[in-house]
Amino acid sequence: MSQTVIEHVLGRLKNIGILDIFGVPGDFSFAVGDAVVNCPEVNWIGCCNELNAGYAADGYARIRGTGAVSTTYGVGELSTLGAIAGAYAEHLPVFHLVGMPGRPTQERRALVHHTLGDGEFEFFRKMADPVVCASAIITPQNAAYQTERLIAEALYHRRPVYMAFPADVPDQEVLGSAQPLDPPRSDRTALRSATEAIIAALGGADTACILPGLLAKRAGLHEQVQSFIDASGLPFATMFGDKTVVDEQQPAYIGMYDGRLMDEDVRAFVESCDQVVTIGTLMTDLNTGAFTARLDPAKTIDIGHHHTRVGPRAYPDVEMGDILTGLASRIPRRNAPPPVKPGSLGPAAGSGSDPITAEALYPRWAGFLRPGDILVADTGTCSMGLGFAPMPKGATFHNQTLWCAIGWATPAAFGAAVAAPGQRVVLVTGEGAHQITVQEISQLGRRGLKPVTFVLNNAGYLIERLLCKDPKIAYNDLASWRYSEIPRALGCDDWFTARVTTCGELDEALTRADQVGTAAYIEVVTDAYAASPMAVKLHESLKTLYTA
Ligand SMILES: Cc1ncc(C[n+]2csc(CCOP(=O)(O)OP(=O)(O)O)c2C)c(N)n1
Repeated sequence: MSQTVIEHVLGRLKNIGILDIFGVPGDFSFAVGDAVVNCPEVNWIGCCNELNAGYAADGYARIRGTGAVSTTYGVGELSTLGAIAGAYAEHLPVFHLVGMPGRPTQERRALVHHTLGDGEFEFFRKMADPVVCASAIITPQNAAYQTERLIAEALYHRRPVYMAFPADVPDQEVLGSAQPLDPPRSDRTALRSATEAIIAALGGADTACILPGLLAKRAGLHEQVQSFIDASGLPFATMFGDKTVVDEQQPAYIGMYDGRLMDEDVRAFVESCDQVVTIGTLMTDLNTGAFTARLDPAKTIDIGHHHTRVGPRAYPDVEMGDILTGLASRIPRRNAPPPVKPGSLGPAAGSGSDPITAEALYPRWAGFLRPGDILVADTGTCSMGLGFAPMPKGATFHNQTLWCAIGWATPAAFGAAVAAPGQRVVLVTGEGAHQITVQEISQLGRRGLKPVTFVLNNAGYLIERLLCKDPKIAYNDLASWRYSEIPRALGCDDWFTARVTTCGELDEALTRADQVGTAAYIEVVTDAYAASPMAVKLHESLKTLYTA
């Protein structure tokens, strides 16, 4: 036999950068799991549950560009579905490999476990279809072709795909062959016209700036964005979800743009520009300061993955990479000094036995970050605070800014740590978020990974307290856990752990975490209402947040 179906698929996934597959096994997916474990070049990374495995694949894809998760039929795949939907919203090409009952079983409409007992076998694929950009049930005959189609779709849309393997299929010989599909090409005429139009629009603008966006990073085009920034001499600002698409430590960076919510100097400059170039941005509620951003479409140049718009004029079939490269080589350079200096979180307040207020906490966290760190922050008040921390050179900020599922960050940090074993991962999570997916801490310990974890314990769902009618309402209270004892219970015996309630204790724990050489896990206890500034501003902006 030349190659089995699953060997072929794993070989192709490896070619596009997937060296680790997260998952939970099951009998219908044994053949997939066996092949992964036996493949010398691809690692099986077991997870505590399928939701976590999906989030881990998402975290991995944020670092390496693509990721994969393997689950069993029905019970397993449905647990992953929320994570796959998150990957769809957040533009991450995650391959979901599902082991399903074998074809003879399906033909007999047998009442096998993990089915609904109605002889139907395609319901779960149909459930997955709205949250993936392509799906297929693999057979020996279609395997080569479908694998190429799914890879091409996932990379074109930067979204997840679903591949189901009936249990009798993975070990059969792959029948036939298929060539990898060419990446999309620009229409030469449209590309030339769009480039000319942008150069003309910028040439006629006294003031202009760039908003580099997440979709550029997702397409692996951050270097091309940087070349355009360098060549143009234009300043750039960043929206919340786009943080660290390009490095913040450079003169062209002017700070965070979050509509009327946060930095008034940045807002005033960006909105006064004669032209604003957005490169793969999404105008979501949290990116636009609860829809308080005001960008005039007539003065906006919008460069998307596969199209460009210059004011009212659309240029379809223009690839983002092509137009950025063209602009970098032709755009006249401006030499104006940056109009605004990026803000900072200010000096850290408090010392000794002082309680840990927001003014004490966020500047200390910002000061803890090192060049090259991977910061994974969960939805909640913590990410809203850290989103405005200046990031050291090469450090990256990761958050689910659109999907906003609490619990994402803990397993996503695991995925990121597997993807980048040479970099320090800093996980920051609220305790409510952590309670959802806490088990994955054990997988970090199991693999000897050394993240620094901060659990913000503010006695409840603080961001919800700030957004709902009655902050004290019962549904925002949580069971109180002894967080700092969790690593030990989860087998992370050599981790440095601490529970800090004062500024002095926090300072000591930060120093230890930085120097200890093992993983660290620090529970930070604050008042129930110690909220980061953006969280407070959202509380004050309920009207625009919910009436867009
Ligand atoms: C999966 C999921 N369930 C519910 C929510 C609604 N939600 C948004 S933020 C939040 C509370 C977060 O609390 P915590 O993690 O403790 O952080 P805090 O805001 O208290 O700092 C909840 C329940 C959500 N976003 N995702």
